[in-house]
Formats: sequence, C-alpha cells, structure tokens
Amino acid sequence: MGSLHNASTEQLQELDALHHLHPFTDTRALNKKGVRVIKRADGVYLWDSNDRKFLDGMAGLWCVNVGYGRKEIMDAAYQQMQQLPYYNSFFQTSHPPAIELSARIAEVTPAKFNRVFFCGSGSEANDTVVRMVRHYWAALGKPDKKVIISRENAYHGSTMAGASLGGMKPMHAQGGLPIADIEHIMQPHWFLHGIDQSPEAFGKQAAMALEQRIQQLGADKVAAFIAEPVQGAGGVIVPPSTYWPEIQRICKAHDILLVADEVICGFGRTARWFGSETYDIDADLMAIAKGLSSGYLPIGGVVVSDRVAEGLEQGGDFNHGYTYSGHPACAAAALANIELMQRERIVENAAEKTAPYFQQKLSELSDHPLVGQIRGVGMLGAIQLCPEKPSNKPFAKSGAVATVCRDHAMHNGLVMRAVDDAMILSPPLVISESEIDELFAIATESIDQTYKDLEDGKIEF
Ligand code: PXG
Repeated sequence: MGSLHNASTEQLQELDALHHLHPFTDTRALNKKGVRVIKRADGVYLWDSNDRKFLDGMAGLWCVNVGYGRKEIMDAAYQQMQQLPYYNSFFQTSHPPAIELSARIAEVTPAKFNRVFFCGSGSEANDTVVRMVRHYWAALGKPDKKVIISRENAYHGSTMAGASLGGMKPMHAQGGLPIADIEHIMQPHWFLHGIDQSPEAFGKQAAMALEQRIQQLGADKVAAFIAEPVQGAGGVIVPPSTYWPEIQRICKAHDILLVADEVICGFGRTARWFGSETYDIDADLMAIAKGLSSGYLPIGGVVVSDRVAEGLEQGGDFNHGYTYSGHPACAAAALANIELMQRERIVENAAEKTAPYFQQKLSELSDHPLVGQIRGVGMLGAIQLCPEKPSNKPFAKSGAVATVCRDHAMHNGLVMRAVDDAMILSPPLVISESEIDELFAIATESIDQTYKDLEDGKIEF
C-alpha cells in the first residue's frame, strides 16, 4: 500500500492533476473539476475517497464480470508471484500458468478453437489480429489478401491498429489514422439508420454492405471482417436477428476470415460464454481480454481456430510478440477467474435467472417519455434517450442530455455510462436480483430528474 493511502481527497486530486494524464480526457477540464478517486470495492459496489458508495453498473470498464473482492483470484496471482513472478514465452520457453490457461481457454471456447496467442490487452489482441490474418494469407501464397473490413462506430482499442480497425471518427482524427488497408462499412444500428424498415429487413441490408464492399475491392484483396458480436463502446448496439447469419454467409461465400472481437462479449457478458455462441457466429479468430481475468490483472489474447492455426504453421516464424505475452501472474489470475466462473456456474446462473430479470427491468423503462429505444442482451443494456418520441430524432447537441443523466446517476450512487444519447449498463454478472432492483431504481430516478431538467429548460441541447 502506498504512502498516500490515508491522504485527503484534495491532496490526491492535486497530485493527480500535476502528474497523471488520463485516457480519453480533456485534461484542463478535468483538473478544473477534480478527479473522483476510487479507493476500494466489494461485490458490485465501489467506494470513493470520501467514502461515498456506488453501485458499479459498468463492472469497471465492462470487465469485472465476477465482481470485486474475489480472494481466489488474488491468492492465485500472489502465489504465482512468489513462485515465478515473470518469465517470457519467447525463445522456446513456457511456464505452467500460461500452459494451463491456454488449455483452459481451449476448453471453454467452441470446439474449433484450440490455440491462443497471449498479449496484455484487447488493443494488443486486435493488433495481433491484423498481423496474424495478413500473415495467414501470405503463408497460403496470397500476400495481397490483406484488407480488413470493420464497421463505423466499432471499438477495437486505442493502439494504432486497434483504433484504425475501430470506426470512431474522433480517434481517426488524431494521429493520422486509419493505417492502410482498413475499410469501414455501416453499423447495424436499426434505431439510428433503419427505423423506416423492419429490424429484419434492415439487418440484411446492413450485412449486404459487407458483400458490396468485398465486391468493390475484390475478394482476393480482402483478408478478414472483424466485428463485436454486440457493439459495446459504440452504445450497446444489438444487431437485428438477420444480421449475423447474413454476415456469416458472405464471409464463407468469399473466403474471408471472420474475426469476432469478444473483448466485451466474451466470458459471459451476453449470458453465454461467448457472444459468438449467443449469435451463432462461426468465427475463425476471437479477440479476448477484459472478462478473461475479470480485470484483476491485465491480459488478453487471440484465440485461433484449427483452420487458421494450420495455415499459420505453413508460414514459418510469426515475427510478433510482447514481453508480457502470457505473463505468469496475469495468466494465474485469469485461470483462477475461469475456474471460479466454472465452479460457481456464474454464466449459467446469469442466463437462468439474473440476466432475464435485468432485461425485464430494463424493458420496463421503454414507456418513459424520455426513452426512445431499449436495447439489451444478457447483462448488457442501453437506454436510448430521445427528444421526440416515437421518432428517432437525436438531440441537437449529441451527448449533452445523456451526460446530465450520467451525472445525476453518479450523484444518486450509480455508475452508468453515457454514449452519445444513450445510457449504458454492463454490471458484474454476479449482481443479485435485489441489487438489480436498486440499480434500476436509481437509473429511473436519474432519468426522471433529467426529464425534469429538460422540461425546466435547464439543459442546453
Ligand atoms: N475491443 C473491444 C470490443 C473493446 O470494447 C478493446 C477491444 C480494447 O481493449 P483494451 O484492453 O486495450 O482497452 C475494447 C475496450 C468505453 C471503453 O468507454 C471501452 C473499452 C475500453 C475503454 C473504454 O466504453 N473497450
């Protein structure tokens, strides 16, 4: 524990402002306001440096799937550090935690996945995906098959390749992105782009955008299509039922690898072990991170199907890897996390009981005058705020109203995220029914307060 353990909030804020640069943050604006310091956590709750308690409706950043305070994971990491805190997996070496974790991942993923390449995060996993799928096609004698198609408003990480695969325009605007040979097609966001059609017709149309782009580029130039089973950071965009079957057909018809970015959806978020299972996606590669260790230590990976593994074996050296690929303590934590999930049937319990309850409570908000659409699956939810129900007209200043709602929620004791005009929820999978009741009581109160602010002309939008 550091020497600042008993420091006051003001002292911590001051030092943070002086020395700490935060992700996705306007530093000047943050430092004017003062950062919130989170000091401890247990179950689904967080406490800040003023000892205020919050229900964590986001499981950290969509990752603390088993909840906070799980001693089994801490002990596994501590014991591993005592035995072997670090060694690499380069130069013909390995170590027990990475070996055991790779076998365990093969056990919990669909049958065709038997190998994993480890890295430190979801971004690194997707950087690995880019190099791996290009190396795969080159190994098979097709070095020109290298374009990767992704989607607008997708999130695949913050590294150069991750942010390029992602379809977030403000990210591309900084740093000269995207890198070469990345293409983007439309996202399957029915409420924003397809409200004049049935969701089913729109789902097919959104998928057809992939086929059209492949035809424009030539299938011999396209290596892979990458997508999150459900877009998370983009706003919990649950695709229409027709979307994934059509994407699947198109990838198979044109011999394009299908990469499922399971960084959020993996490890139970959609109430199956993988989002690919929820949507019956027959992927060739899966990017994993977050729920792999429930965020207790940083670890990610690319899970590789037998087909891709066989192709890669024909390519000799894969000139790629990280100092912390398969880090022993992180691997031990991930292994303990998966064992815990299996032992306590955390995904299965969520599927049978708490996720349907969460979805029922979420759907009850659809009658609210400020709510234009509810989206959700498993333990993921989006509440789309809308000025002119039942139209899909957005607020003139995107995000302004949702930010007010987020601040009300925080004030009321709930961490709920704002994405454009939507409120986002992704609580730990272990959340109980009474905690779900508490979550939605606070969410509803916060939306009511936001609606009143709008009626009172207090929000500029
Ligand atoms: N893929 C997906 C689908 C993600 O959601 C990444 C890759 C990158 O993972 P790392 O571990 O490199 O961050 C993510 C990360 C948000 C938010 O504001 C979402 C993420 C990360 C940070 C913030 O919703 N997702």
